[in-house]
Amino acid sequence: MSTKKIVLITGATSGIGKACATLFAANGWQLIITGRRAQRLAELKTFLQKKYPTTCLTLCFDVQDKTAVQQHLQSLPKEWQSIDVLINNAGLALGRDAFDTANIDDWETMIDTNIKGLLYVSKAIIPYFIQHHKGHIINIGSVAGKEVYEKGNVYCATKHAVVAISKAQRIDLVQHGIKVTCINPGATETEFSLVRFKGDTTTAASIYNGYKALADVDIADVIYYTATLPPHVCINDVDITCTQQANATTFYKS
Ligand code: NDP
Ligand code: 8X3
Repeated sequence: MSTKKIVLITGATSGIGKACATLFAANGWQLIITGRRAQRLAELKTFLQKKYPTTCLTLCFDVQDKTAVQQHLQSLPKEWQSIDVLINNAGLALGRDAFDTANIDDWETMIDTNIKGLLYVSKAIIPYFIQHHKGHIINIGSVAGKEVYEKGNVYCATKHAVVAISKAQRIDLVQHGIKVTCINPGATETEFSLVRFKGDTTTAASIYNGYKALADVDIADVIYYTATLPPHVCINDVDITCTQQANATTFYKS
């Protein structure tokens, strides 16, 4: 299996991460898939290995937990260490509240997941990249990392941080031949809104009313494209919205 390419995808139990796992598996990549929901990881592994020419390693941990990240990723089995691509996808928004009324625990969870989790995972994987003289970090940012919208406060701040960290990684890691790409999707219909609105299915569904939002597979296609360019080509930053979304807040609804 060592001749096949290896991709590590955080947050592969749902949405964009799961769509990436499926697309990379369909193209014969070996997968390291992570998330907190063990059963979903196990089911995805079984499904993908049955359907596609792939082998999956599942790792169940919370990216907020620095020790767990280090324990799972710093001592990968030797045959899984030659990772080609890391997709830092695990992330979430919690709440859509004004700064004065927003919940501080929600803020901390977003900061701990979207910023600190991404940092912990990157720090654990970069030594493998340096050791093998190759590597590509693909960070999932957002339109919320390019603009700030009403009641987006800390979620927008975390995604601005992802954009900044991507630029910083590109500068500091260029000497090691490591590519860094930041992918910034607009509204994409996944479990994202269900999580943001804490299980309120009506409000979550209403976010996608009146326009054709992006699908998780649309983002996976772009990620796969950036991951399979020639070694000397690096796409640094990609903003992607559906055609009916012009920026973070402007939609043309039918
Ligand atoms: P989903 O809710 O469908 O998927 C989120 C994934 O992240 C799940 O697999 C979840 O796994 C994982 N995850 C969340 N928190 C943690 C954690 N603490 N530790 C480990 N894994 C975690 O949403 P999306 O697919 O839409 O989101 C993927 C990324 O895309 C996020 O970073 C999001 O901010 C970003 N994004 C989404 C947009 C959208 O409109 N959907 C637009 C722009 C960016 P589990 O629960 O099993 O741990
Ligand atoms: C997710 C898209 O518009 O909710 O990052 O910020 S949005």
